[in-house]
Amino acid sequence: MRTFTNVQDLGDLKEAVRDALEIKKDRFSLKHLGENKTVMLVFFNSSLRTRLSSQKAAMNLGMNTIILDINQSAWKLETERGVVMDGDKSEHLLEAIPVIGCYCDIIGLRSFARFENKGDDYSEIILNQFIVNSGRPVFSMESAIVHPLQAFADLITIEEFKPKPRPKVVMTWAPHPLVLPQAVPNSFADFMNEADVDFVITHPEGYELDTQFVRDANIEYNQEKAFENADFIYAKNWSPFRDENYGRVINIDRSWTVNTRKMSLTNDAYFMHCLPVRRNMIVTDDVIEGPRSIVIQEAANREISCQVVLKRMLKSL
Ligand code: AN0
Ligand code: CP
Repeated sequence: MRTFTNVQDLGDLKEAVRDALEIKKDRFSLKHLGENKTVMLVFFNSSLRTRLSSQKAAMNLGMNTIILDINQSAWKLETERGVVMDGDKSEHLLEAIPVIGCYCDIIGLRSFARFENKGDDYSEIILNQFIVNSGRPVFSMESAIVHPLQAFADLITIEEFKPKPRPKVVMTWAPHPLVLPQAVPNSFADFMNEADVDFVITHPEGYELDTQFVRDANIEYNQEKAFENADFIYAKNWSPFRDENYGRVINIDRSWTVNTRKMSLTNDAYFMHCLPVRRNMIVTDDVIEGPRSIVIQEAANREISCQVVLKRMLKSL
């Protein structure tokens, strides 16, 4: 595996989930595979789970890890080609990337949507520069429009908890005060469309996601109707994808917050969220603390999804 940005990169998805569940039974069985190999985790944005789980997955495989927090400890980077660099940026990404590649064997990259230019975000310019110029296998740790390690961990979690062979999975938009990327819902839709699930997306008008990810998923604008018979409720905020409102918050309607009454409409559904979550905006305290909340198990599976990816990348070196 040379890149990990979408569900197709995993090949046979059922096989990938089997691989993950095998690793989970004994995560140290390949502890020599990564000997003398280094993964560089490059962060342009904050992280708790991705940082820790990727490092742990690498340790399980016997790898070394270097973490680079670009904005805290490196030179300020210019990302635009052709710019006269007479401002506060000391180095260009086009030199920084191949230099980073010199010191490692695999690269993980976190680089959120910047909401300056939708075309730049949706062409993944930073991630693609790493893929093209680093000379190393590259995996997204949430880039501008995808977060595949999260979606893969979500699928593993659904496989572990599903009460029937083809569960109903509902991804619901929920309110948040800030402009958040579409990466998590995009990748979740990407994976659910390939999984054996009945997949429904519910959101207010104006929050339609990119059709390249939504594909043939069912869209239901009535949240309560969408919740009926659901086996999993996957909550997430995202900002509008549509051109006219790209990079803006247009709705913080708390009638979309997931609460106990809405959960009672479901088939005793499990509650999922990628975290970090804002309580009583996205979900009430009682739901996230309740017995059907599996947010911690979901976070734990981030170690496993990353280990599958690192294992496959190590084997391709
Ligand atoms: C980020 C997002 O919504 O993409 C990261 C989620 C994993 N969330 C926030 O910035 C709060
Ligand atoms: N879910 C997730 O990616 O969390 P972090 O942003 O803390 O890494």
